[in-house]
Amino acid sequence: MKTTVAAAGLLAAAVTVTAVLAVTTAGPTATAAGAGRSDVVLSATPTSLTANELPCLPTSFDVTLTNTGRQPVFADATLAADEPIDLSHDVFSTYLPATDPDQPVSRTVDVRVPPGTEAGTYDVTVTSGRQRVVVPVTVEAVPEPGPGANLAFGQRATASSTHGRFTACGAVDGDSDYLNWSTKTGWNDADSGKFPDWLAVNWPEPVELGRVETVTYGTPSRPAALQGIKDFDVQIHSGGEWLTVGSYRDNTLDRVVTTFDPVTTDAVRVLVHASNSGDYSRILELEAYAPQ
Ligand SMILES: [Ca+2]
Repeated sequence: MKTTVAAAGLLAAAVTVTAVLAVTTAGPTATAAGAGRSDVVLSATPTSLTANELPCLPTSFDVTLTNTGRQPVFADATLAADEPIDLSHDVFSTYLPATDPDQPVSRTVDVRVPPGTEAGTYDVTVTSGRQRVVVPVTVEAVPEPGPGANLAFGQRATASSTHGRFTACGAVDGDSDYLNWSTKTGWNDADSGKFPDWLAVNWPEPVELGRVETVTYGTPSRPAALQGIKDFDVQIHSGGEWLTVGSYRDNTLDRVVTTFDPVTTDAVRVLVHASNSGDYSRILELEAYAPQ
């Protein structure tokens, strides 16, 4: 899989170079006339990262290319990481207009830490022309959840479908604030008007649960009664089957608390049969807690 991604990256880089030759006589990092150095400035922010292997909490940084010259150019940044760190992008290619003031163009790159990665510092190296920026990534152990902690936080989340730039991981990012919905801190399914939909959280090792809290989307002006999930079941994975521990119909609450007898499980899911808006299933956060 990684080979395929790398090959695609190389292809993208090759295509960009071809485009550069067709559009302008400048190289992929244009040089000031006779100066022999690039007008394109490479930067990365933040300059260092800490990360852990929680699958739904990828750490990210921004790669920025800025054209400080007087001619528009295409430019590339290539990215590489020390094994086993995985990056969402191997290459960032962009058109850079010549503007005053300069107009930086950025790409967000996710840094993923595979399970079993030893604690330590791993370098991510970004190169553009002769410029090179190294972003050290310090990998830390996953913190032990404290008493009363939301055990779903950062764990693997999957869904029947996801709409646009929303992700299932947005529902386990620890943010249940409706004000942040537009920043994708929630799950919105992709099949308008089609049900059921589902959102699930999986743990690599079984956990003991006694409570699940489901936060659906609503605002003061358009509450959950208008755009939240309406009919749904909260289910626990048990003995190879989904055991329903809470069943709700005509829901109008934005936060639904489901308590049940303690159960050891490796997954929980919300199965949605209808939404109040009739189109999409929207969940801001799915939380799971140990028995009290
Ligand atoms: Ca969220």
